[in-house]
Amino acid sequence: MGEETLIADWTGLNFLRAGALVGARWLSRLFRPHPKLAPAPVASIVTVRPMAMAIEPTRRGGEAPGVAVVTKTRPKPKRPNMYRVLLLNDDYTPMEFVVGVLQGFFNKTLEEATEIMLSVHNKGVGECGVYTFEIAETKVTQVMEQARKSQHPLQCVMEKK
Ligand code: TYC
Repeated sequence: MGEETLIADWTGLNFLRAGALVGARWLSRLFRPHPKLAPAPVASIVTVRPMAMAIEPTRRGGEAPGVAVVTKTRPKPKRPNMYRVLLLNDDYTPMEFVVGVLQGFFNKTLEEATEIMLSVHNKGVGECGVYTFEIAETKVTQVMEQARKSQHPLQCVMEKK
């Protein structure tokens, strides 16, 4: 998972390339100037790559002599958890208010907002949108605050997908 495996031929050109890379790293380590005496070098001979990516020659079980396996490991980006923001029906909040909420906080057109509002009205619950945690939380807070200020009992909640 998240690993790439390359076969390097240590008897051929890749040996030279890998040797040069390792050599350059060692040289730069050995001759690194004292941090208090010299400013950081503007350029370095060492290849720059993302910190989490390491290239390390590893001798494993089944390789032929002179052949090593080079594994590059990089962090696999994970998808964020997603949350549904839902509106609940009640008997008192005016339909126009709910349509306004859907247009104002969930970027719905009048037609989309009316359809969602009627679906909530008929089925009891309806989805306004799907967001990452912080955005969903913010939407719920904004809707509840708007309803509270207008003294409507409208309820807005979020649930993990
Ligand atoms: N049921 C409300 C009414 O008849 C309208 C309504 C729709 C209320 C959706 C809340 O989330 C809601 N006035």
